[in-house]
Amino acid sequence: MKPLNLTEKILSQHLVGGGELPEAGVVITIKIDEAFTQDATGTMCMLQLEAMGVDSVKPLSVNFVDHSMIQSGFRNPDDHAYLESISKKLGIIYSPPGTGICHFLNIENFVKPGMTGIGADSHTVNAGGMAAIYFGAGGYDIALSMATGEYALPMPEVVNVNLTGSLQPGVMAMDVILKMLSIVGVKGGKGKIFEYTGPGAASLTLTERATITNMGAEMGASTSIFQSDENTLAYLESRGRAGDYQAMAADEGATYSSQIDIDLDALGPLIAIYPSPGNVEQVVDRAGDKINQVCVGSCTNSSYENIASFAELLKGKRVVVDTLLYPGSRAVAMQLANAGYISTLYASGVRVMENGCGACIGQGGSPVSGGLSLRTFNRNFPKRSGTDDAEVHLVSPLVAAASALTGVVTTPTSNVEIEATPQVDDSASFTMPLDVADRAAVEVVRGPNIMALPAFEALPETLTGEVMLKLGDNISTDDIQPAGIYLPLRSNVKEYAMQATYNQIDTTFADRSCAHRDAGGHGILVGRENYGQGSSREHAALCPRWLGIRAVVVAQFARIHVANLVNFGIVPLTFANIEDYDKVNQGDTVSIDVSNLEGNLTMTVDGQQIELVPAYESKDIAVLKAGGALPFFKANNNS
Ligand code: MIC
Ligand code: SF4
Repeated sequence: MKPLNLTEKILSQHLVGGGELPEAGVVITIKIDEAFTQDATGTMCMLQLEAMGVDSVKPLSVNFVDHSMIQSGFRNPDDHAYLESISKKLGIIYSPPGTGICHFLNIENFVKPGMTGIGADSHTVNAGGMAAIYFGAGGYDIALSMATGEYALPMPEVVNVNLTGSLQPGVMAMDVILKMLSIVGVKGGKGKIFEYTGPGAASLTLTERATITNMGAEMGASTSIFQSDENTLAYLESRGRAGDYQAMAADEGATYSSQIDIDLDALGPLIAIYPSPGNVEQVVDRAGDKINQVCVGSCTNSSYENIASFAELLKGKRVVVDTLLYPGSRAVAMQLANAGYISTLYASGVRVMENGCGACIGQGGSPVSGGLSLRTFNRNFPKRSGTDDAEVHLVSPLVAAASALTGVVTTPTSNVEIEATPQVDDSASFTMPLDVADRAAVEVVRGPNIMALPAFEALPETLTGEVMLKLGDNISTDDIQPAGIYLPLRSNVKEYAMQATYNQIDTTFADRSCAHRDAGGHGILVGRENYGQGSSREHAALCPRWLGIRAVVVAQFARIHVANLVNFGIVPLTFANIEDYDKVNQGDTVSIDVSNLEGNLTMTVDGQQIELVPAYESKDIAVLKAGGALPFFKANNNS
């Protein structure tokens, strides 16, 4: 039998119908062992699950609350109460606010080597550090997986990343993934799974591996994975889960589509310069730049090791800039407390914040106007911090610590020795599913923030309307549908669309689009490369659809966003010739014949014909015709 790499092994063990894996690009359906959401994507996902008529989920399922944590007003608590009660009703584990960040909790408690999973958040790929294959997806896709226990995706290419050497003093796992971003770029990972092997990979701890797989999302990768070994076992033992260990590795002689080599001995501290995680430079080249703030945490860098290393550098000294710290989970916070680090942090002047996403998604912690914030997070897109003219650079926790002490970008040089990880028991944090017999009696709590899902009509034969916005490269979902202060509107599509959609780029967009929609027009968006990069938030498709957008025409899409567009009945198309981008302008009236979605399509602008290539799969055609995934599901499953 052909030797298999680890990705092929796990995928073929989960392939529905069995058999051999097809070549890259062909759609496969896999069995899903776990599906989860977080609060900012979870309410829509649960509303869709309810609309599907599902009364019990199939795979292990979890609803985590970690994003919308600021309870200033009824909206976020309403969302939490809805999620808690619907979890009880459908057999889903509920993780209340304060327990920690979904991805961190997932590796601490649920992921085992060899598992497959999907989550309604782009950093679900974090689980790859545990030798598991996990994908980020939009809320509808999670709902479908919870209902069926399956997920369909195009078979990715598997790229080998061979790590040699070991991390040198002052260098952390964050620098490895920043190095990858400097090689691959923010869209170079599309359609790929990065499988990390070699002695350098073996030298990393489990949470270091998770830092690397986590931020693979910023390369647009489908996911990333490490093999499991004694370091995986050591981590599971520290969580009282040794029984969940299974050795998982590639076969001897396994092959890959290509290989990237990184020598960890030669790696120095790196920094991703605002406004993209892909603008990577050496920290030494930025040393001395004045900073106004430091933030430590996020699902990328909030482990015990990360924060203990940060605290070790601070011991006996005071930070000189506003410094905020968000532990990844309650267990991490307890470990830090038991090892004495919480008091080190307080004594150094650090603001110890709640376990959760916090400043990473603009829930507090915004920097001063015109300021520069150094963050150990994974994204530094414009305005994501909540301060429009502030800049954010991304660094490791050691660079963050060295810089917090000086007030300027500083290269850490010394090695830090941290206290051994204390064992803690946080097992009472989750609300476990009720017995099946008790679920029917649960009353689902729907406060005034929980609005009904909008209904969408089927696709007409021709789309005729205006180009509502003409955009450039690398439009992120933070540009399309900002989070931050708007997170409390995640369960209210109309308000979220009217207040936030594209408001950072054009404050007239929502009103113009509504008027155009109400006059019977079909809104079209035009863009270039890597459209929809970043998060998995389906609101970046759902809200534009509510505003009457029916097609998006660009040079290239990011993976998760294109699936979300299809799920909400927006036709995703690419220019056959990118020079045609110059022939279309904002405000142009265009028409696209969508009567036949097989093969290329034609867009007519000003009497000129522009050829467009579908960015959807052939399996998506019926969904688009029905006006979206939910109308399609209902038409095909309701007897
Ligand atoms: C993010 O980091 O952008 C988020 C917030 O976690 C998103 C999900 C969301 O918008 O709810 C993600 O990464 O998918
Ligand atoms: Fe939360 Fe930030 Fe991670 Fe998104 S990237 S899940 S907002 S910590």
